[in-house]
Amino acid sequence: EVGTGRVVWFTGLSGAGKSTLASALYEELTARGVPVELLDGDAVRENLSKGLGFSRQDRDTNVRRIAFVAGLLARHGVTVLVSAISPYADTRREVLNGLPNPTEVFVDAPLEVVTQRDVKGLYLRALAGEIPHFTGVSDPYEAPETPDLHLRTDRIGVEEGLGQLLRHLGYEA
Ligand code: GGZ
Repeated sequence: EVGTGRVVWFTGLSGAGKSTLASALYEELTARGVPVELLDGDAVRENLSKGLGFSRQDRDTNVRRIAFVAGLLARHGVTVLVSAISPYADTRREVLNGLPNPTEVFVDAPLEVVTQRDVKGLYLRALAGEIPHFTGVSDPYEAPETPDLHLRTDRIGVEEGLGQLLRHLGYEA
């Protein structure tokens, strides 16, 4: 009998470092023999959520689909890492409450910082008005008030973030 897994949910702005941290944690847990799966907003939107846009309704649908799959996996002993902006606090709370052993990780960098990083050039386009409903620019991001873990990625690097994640989840960093 396999025990119940857990869900580690990374929320934050585009470019804050959710996927980077989730991937680093994925690699580390895999190396330790932990059964782990990664549900990344980007990949999910190309498959499970193909065709969905960025209205509140579509984002909520996306988040609920991710949570549904995460729950299925976690109930079979998998540690599921979710990386999605998931901007609406109510929806996040609702889906996290329905998941086994949830951990909410707020991947936090100020808008000025992610705008300056602008890895994919999306903020430049959003600020120019070319991407409507862009989170943090022309669409809301409701930060978690009491996340289980709050990582300021403008102040700490990936290694430090990974260390904090491992310790918080009860692993030796
Ligand atoms: C926010 C957008 C948008 C808009 C495209 N707003 O950094 P990325 O590029 O690779 O990740 C972002 C991704 C957001 O998808 P999520 O599934 O995480 O969002 S949500 O949880 O709100 O459903 C970004 C890109 O898609 N992208 N348009 N308008 N991000």
